[in-house]
Amino acid sequence: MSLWEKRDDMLVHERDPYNAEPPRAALAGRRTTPPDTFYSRNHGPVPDLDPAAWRLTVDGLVERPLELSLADLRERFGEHEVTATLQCAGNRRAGLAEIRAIPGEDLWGPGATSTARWTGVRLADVLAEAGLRSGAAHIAFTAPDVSLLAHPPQPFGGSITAEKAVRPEVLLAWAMDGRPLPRVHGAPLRVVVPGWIGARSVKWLTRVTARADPSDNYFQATAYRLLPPEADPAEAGPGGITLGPIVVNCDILRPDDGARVPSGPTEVTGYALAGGGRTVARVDVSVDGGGSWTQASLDGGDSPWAWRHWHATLDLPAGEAEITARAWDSAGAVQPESPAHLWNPKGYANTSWARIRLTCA
Ligand SMILES: Nc1nc2c(c(=O)[nH]1)N[C@H]1C(S)=C(S)[C@@H](COP(=O)(O)O)O[C@H]1N2
Ligand SMILES: [Mo]
Repeated sequence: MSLWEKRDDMLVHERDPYNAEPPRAALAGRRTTPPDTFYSRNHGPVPDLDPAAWRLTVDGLVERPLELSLADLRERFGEHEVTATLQCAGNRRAGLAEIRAIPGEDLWGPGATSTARWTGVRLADVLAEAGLRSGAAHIAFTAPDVSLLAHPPQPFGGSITAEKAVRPEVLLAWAMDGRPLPRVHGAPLRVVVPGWIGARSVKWLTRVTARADPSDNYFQATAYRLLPPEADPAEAGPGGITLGPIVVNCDILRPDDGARVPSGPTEVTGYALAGGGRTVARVDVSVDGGGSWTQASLDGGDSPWAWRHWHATLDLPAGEAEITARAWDSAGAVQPESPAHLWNPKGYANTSWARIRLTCA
């Protein structure tokens, strides 16, 4: 039996806690990622919550603290849908680990990125009912899954700015692709924070707290920070940058890395994701290590919060080939060439050029 109703060919980094990504080809060409293919990232045991007994507490710097059942959420707030890509900050960590080892972290490929149509209520509407008090600058999320990876062990949590929290794309979601959230993806309710690192889309949500400061949860205050190369990853030392909005990134999905393909015209496809509130402006593909570039065609674009698939036809000579790709966003930012300049002790945010190696016969 496959774990957590996932397809059999998932690349399982860890069984417990369950951490797995789909193979590249399974993401290719699909606007949304079926739930059995969607990557899953967990820091502790997957909770089994009784939806009837479950309640969401809204507290902290609010005028009216709330305690809401699922029925309350459905009845008292309007239902909304957003097609959004989630991407783990550890996506493509394997490329950073080639530069220098990253002990204790899973070596994710490009598959810690998946897209779904999420249904739920706007966090903004729930916060409006509670009434944010002045000074409420951050909205913190807490879940019941206790992670032994945290020091000290504690439930998973994190926060986003109040400015982001009241934007219409941020949902408290109970459904994924029109079906109730699978347990491993956060049933009965999760936050979906489009454009921000996956860690802020807290699953099995039980508490929303308005605060003056960011969450002091381990996964906000210590982990998920871009540390200086020489820093100790166990410490929230100086110079660490808290990760929030995603930075423009892309990868190649087809052909697979290491594949043997016929020489001649070859279709190359992949995804690109802009993050923040930005959009993907262009994707370039090269067969000569960036000496010259071919512009890829972008597909989709109907949801500003979803990835763009792209494709280009390249003429591959016989022999070994390396294909690289880079995306530009609407702010003019482009992916850097080398992971060497991006290396950080926790291995986050590898946005360097995508690269695959092929043998062309
Ligand atoms: N409660 C809880 N929420 C969580 C996590 C977790 O371990 N516990 N992992 C986070 C991380 S790091 C990511 S990338 C996304 C992954 O969501 P998924 O498993 O639905 O793909 O969930 C986030 N929400
Ligand atoms: Mo993540």
